[in-house]
Amino acid sequence: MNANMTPTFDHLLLTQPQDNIWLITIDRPKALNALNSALLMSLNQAFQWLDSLPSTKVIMLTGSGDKAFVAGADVAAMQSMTALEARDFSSLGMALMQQIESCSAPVIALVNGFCLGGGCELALSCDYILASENAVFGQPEVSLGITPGFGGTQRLARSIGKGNAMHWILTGDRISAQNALKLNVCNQIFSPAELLKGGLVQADKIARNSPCAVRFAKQLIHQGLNMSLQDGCQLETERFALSFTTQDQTEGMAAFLERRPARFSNQ
Ligand code: CO8
Repeated sequence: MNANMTPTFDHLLLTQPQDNIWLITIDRPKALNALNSALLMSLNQAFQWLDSLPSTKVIMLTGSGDKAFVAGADVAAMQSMTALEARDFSSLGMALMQQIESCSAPVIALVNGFCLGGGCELALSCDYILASENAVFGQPEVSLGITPGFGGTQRLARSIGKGNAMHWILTGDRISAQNALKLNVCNQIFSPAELLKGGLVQADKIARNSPCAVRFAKQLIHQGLNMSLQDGCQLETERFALSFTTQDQTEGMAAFLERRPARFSNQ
């Protein structure tokens, strides 16, 4: 396919607010962007496609409308699922979360409103989260008679610790953007009107750095979280050494010493 042609994906809008920076907008506003199987598959395909473009440096993910990022997995679709169908649905979501984590390009979630259940799990699988003042986080699954199923019990506990994850998941409480910020679930809060602009400023900073080094650093953080400190540090030593085989290292250090901006080639 011609790389200049953006394919279409059901319930998603793909736009390029700036060269090398993509915005995926989940566009199912009538259901507050709730995740059904079709949407999970579309997201998976969209992330795969964007990551296959060498020019992609940062991907941002948000929800359409001003009310919700994603209000959860689609309860209407789940209501009549058998256990086997629920297992397939969970596996589909899990595969998407892993796809996002293993994307070479960093992925920033721009959380603009309700970010509940599967939506919160989706945001947690992004590399980090920026939130609007009206963002509401939460894992209300236990109020529906189910557990989280897209990795919430695992990623939330790793992100905010056992006690806080227990509180979120066992009470199903709604958590404000301010409280999410205190727990480092989101890194920064913007007014709803400024969220995209705030995301773009950060995406632009990332995009100016060496794509090779950014990719290695993202991988190291994700892989290291599943390793002992010693193994993670050993992996960092290997990847650090590998970065000295790249043109980006040659260019980055030359540019610093020559007091000029670096022109990275992603090689
Ligand atoms: N699924 C399906 N439809 C939804 C969802 C959802 N999660 N959330 C909202 N909608 C729909 C509503 O049904 C409504 O549709 P309609 O207009 O046709 O009646 C429309 O969106 C607007 O919603 P509301 O009228 O309810 O809007 P309010 O502003 O009154 O309330 C809330 C907004 C608080 C977000 C409310 O909609 C709500 O509580 N939604 C459900 C939140 C929730 O429980 N999310 C967790 C779902 S479970 C989950 O995510 C599990 C993930 C793991 C799955 C594992 C698979 C096995």
